[in-house]
Amino acid sequence: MAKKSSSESEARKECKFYVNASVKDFKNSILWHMERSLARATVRATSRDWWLATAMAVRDEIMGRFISTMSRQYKANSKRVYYLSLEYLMGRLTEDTLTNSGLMDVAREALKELGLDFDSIMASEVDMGLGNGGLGRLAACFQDSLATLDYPAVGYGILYEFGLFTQSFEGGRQIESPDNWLKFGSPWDIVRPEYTVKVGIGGRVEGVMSSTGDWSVRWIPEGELLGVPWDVPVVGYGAGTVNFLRLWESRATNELDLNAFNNGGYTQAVHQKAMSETISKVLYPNDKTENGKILRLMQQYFFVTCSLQDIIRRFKSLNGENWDIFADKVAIQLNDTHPAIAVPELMRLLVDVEGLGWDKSWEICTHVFAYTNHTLLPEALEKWSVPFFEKLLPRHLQIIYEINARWLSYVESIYGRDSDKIARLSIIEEGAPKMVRMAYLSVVGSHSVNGVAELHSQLLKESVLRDFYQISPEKFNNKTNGITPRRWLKTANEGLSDLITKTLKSDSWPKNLDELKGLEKFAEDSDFQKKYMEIKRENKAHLAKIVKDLCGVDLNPDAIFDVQIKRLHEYKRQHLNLLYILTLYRRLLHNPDADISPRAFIFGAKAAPGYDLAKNIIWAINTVGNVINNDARIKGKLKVAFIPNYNVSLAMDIIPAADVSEQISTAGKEASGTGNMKLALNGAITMGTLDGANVEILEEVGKDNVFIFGMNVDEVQKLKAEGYNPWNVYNSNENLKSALDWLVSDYFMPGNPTAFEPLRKSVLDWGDQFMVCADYQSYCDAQDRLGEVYKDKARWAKMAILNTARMSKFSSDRTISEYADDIWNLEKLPPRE
Ligand code: C3B
Repeated sequence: MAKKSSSESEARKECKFYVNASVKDFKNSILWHMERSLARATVRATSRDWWLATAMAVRDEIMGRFISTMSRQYKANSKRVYYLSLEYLMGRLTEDTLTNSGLMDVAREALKELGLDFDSIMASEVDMGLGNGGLGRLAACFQDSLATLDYPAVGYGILYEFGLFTQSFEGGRQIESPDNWLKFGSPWDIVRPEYTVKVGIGGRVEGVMSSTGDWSVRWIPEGELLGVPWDVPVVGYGAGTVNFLRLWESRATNELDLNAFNNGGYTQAVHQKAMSETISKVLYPNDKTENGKILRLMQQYFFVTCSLQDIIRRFKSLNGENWDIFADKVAIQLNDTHPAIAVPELMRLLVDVEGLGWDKSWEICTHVFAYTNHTLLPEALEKWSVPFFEKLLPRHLQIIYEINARWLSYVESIYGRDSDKIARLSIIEEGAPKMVRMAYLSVVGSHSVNGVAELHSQLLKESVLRDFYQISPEKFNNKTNGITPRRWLKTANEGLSDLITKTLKSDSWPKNLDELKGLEKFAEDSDFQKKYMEIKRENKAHLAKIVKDLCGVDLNPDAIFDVQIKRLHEYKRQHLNLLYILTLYRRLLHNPDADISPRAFIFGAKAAPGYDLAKNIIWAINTVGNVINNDARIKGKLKVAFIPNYNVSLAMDIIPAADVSEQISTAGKEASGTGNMKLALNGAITMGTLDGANVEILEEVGKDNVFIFGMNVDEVQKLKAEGYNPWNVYNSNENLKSALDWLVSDYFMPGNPTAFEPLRKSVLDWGDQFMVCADYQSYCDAQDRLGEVYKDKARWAKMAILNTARMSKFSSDRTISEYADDIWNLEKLPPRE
């Protein structure tokens, strides 16, 4: 597969800083590491050993760039953006680093000369799965773009010992097991003990009088733990800039252990240590709801204070106490409300520790912070109980009350004593117990509030943050999400990447995705269509092998590969997809010779362990799939495969092989979606509602190149207001009725017909909150139309090519440039030529 493109020299020109290494040197470096770092004889080496040795050889090549980037940024004393995120869904790092450093071909060749298969060696790397879904993967794409565009940036987060759980199926039901990804260490983490910071927890607040007679406040924490930073290099495309993620690990302080030990409390000392180290132990596995867990609030505070202390340390080492320029040197992006505690924490650090006045500190905060909202779902709007705060962070609670008092007096200065308004805008929600509204805290403490797609940003202003928008409209803006074309096209889809490079006679498109527009003129060129579709077919055959391996299901590469990959959630409506599958199956049973395009429905989705209905949907899809896959009567025209343990690496195999991209959420519920962008870029046609970024995908590709169905946001709202009753749809739609009834019959689950009652109830008895019934017919019609269009090979190829050609807007480079210009006011700092 080590194909050298004809435009190699142009590529080298574009990426002036590509790492240069010969195959021979690289091979020697791998062998050197095998012996000296791993103490392994090559004859005994496992795939994992070869991967490790290769990763170490790449690491050697980029370390110089890492150091020079840091010293360049330090010398320039440039402004930096600090991205605070509780999640980073990085996936495997080695392959991507090879792509970005320009060493991919060299590494392939070197491993080939060693008699090894590159792909299976790379597959030994365990995914770095420190995130749940879209939000965490976005953070990872952003790091890639920040480095690629030479922006000074650090991504702060937590080094979870256990990432997102591993999923398997037993009898079609989801089973979770721990993801012990760090069990054998990682060649990509570099520990920095010299930057360890202390973190207080609990305790009380005391007033103290200074020598000049002024009163000030001091937090006397009850316990203390340590945050130890681990840096993960982030290599930009072309390797001119190597930024890093700084992930904090929690450790017990020695002092704490010793005291308890000396007092005879050995087990208590060990217990304390275990408690302290629990904080960074595990990623919470819900993608939208984690309210109410005290450990989660501790995680949030832990990584926020570590990061802010680190930022202040760095600022002071360059600028001393010149706080006037703090906001000229520091921009902090809050990735959702998870790091919202940063607002009171920075106030505490500035007021209590650095001794600045309140007003000055507040001015700094509101110039430094910016907040991104990622969802309108009410259950995702974080609230923490006041008693929690009192126990864990008493000083922060005081500060939040002070922020709120000042904020509400400002509100009063605008609206007078409008108690309704004040209650609605208060950071503290009245009730038993009182709650701190973290989204409101984020809005009040930030100078920018953005949503992640046009529609979402608009709805934010009209619904959950309406009152805030009315007071400060200038804060609100949109930054439509994006994805990195390096990982999601160049690395994931080598075949298509090579074709693009050859066709455009340029290798700079991964950095200038607008170049893809140049493919439009080939959309109807039969020779190009043939090549494009041949690559798609190869990718499908490759995926079919994986599916056979993981699911035991045979997929025909000539069938339509219809893909829905994302977290399992009612609003994403995997069960709507299932209802169409049932409808199609029923149709085929009535007429096995029906002239339909064969379809393979492919799913990948994890359900939060406590989300019963989501798990019921997984079970239902697996169960129905199992019956369909083994029904000889339908002659293999229909297949269903639910790929277990969907993660970033599997996404890189699935996406290049997809013909259809299912983006079928209830309008108004999916903030943006980013899988939709990855799939369309790789030539899958979107089957979607007018939700999230689908709206913008439609704008870009044109209505002939996407299938849109279902109600739009206005229609959803109208129907809700009128009083939606799913039973009416059920009773008047024969197909829907049959599908739903069939699901709870003996047919799929002999002896246990009520197995899928919860699913059926959710769309009938419980009111069908996500309007599955309402959109059912429109969805089936659109799916049937798609099946017809697929029969016209030339038309389909044209649509697929135009999707690839018109996706450039969704490069995360565009997104990051907009953040840098509009929010962070950040300059690039490229290496000198
Ligand atoms: C997700 C949203 O659900 C997606 O629509 C969006 O594309 C991504 O964020 C990125 O912006 N999201 C998530 O994964 N986890 C949350 N807690 C909230 C939103």
